[in-house]
Amino acid sequence: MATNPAQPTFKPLVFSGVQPTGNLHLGNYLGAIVKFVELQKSHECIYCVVDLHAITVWQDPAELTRNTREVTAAFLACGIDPKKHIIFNQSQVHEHAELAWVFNCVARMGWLNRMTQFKEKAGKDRENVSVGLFVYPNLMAADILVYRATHVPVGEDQKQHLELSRDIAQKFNNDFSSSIAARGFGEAFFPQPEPLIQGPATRVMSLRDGSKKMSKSDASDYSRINLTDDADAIAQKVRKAKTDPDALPSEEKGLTGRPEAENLVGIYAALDNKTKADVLRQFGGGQFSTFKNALSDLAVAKLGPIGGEMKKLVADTAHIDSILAEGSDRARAIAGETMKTVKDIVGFIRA
Ligand code: AQP
Repeated sequence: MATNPAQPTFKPLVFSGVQPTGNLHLGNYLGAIVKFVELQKSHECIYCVVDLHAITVWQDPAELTRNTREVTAAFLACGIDPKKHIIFNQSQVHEHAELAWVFNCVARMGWLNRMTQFKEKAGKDRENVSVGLFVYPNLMAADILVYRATHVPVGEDQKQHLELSRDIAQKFNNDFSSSIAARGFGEAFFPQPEPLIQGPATRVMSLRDGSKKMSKSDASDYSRINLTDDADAIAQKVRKAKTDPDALPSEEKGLTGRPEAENLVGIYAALDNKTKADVLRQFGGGQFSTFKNALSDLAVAKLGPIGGEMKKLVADTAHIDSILAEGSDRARAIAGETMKTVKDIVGFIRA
């Protein structure tokens, strides 16, 4: 992992989050959760079910509760160890919202106006979406920086938000430089968190449209493979996935202008821990049907056990809730210390 020589004093710490908004899918898995699992071998990690983010768009309360447990179950089923690392839900640690308010006063309107995800999600209905949706990236910056986390594994779609988090950290450090230095933190209280966006599936596309991101909110269930899909559903979705009439190329440059083919090859590569070039060496020149059968078998082999384990875990709500409660206590201990110092830096009186 690359380190940033400009910030040698920050202890490496990984933070990331997933929204409990339903239908956890292959994009969330390959773009984020697989990386979470890998990073826990080498780093201290904090993984958050970001329920405060979820309500930037209205959520049915009972479903929000169910989805929060389901994301937690996915973390556990994929192999994240809640004893060695921290798994919790955001709303149990009020320091996220508190720091987000400070960042609302640090971030500039112009910065947020440039966020493409807000533009996409608000669309033509800009006047009617929640204020929370607009300031979502400030809360995301708070999520990361309240732990002074240094590394953030995310999918490609979160790159711009991560850049904003870095800008916010930088502006806070500049705005309060004397106060920060006076408290012995040198030039920077907050690190510049580094996005970790790597591998062949950082942006998994819809199975129905290679120009659209695979997403929880897509109306068509055929656009995504859900982590809880059974073997038949996975096989059917892969079989029906949009492709073009040509055979698979033998080299990566042959995927140019063929987004659906590129997407499926990227998915195969990520699931099998290979590069796209490896996959094309194996399947290049062959028919899509052969490749799709192999992809379907691979997806079932990898995701089947996870989906089965998730179903078992969500049935035991007391167990899931206790993991979230314990994780929240541990998260709060770190976040509380950060907020105390932030208050001192900003000049708030505290008891
Ligand atoms: N299609 C994707 N490919 C790769 N990574 C993805 N991620 C999401 N979609 C893809 C990554 O998954 C993590 C958790 O995402 P999230 O739940 O916080 O929010 P999201 O990006 O808004 O997810 P969706 O599924 O796209 O939801 P909707 O439909 O509400 O917009 C993040 O690291 C994200 O990058």
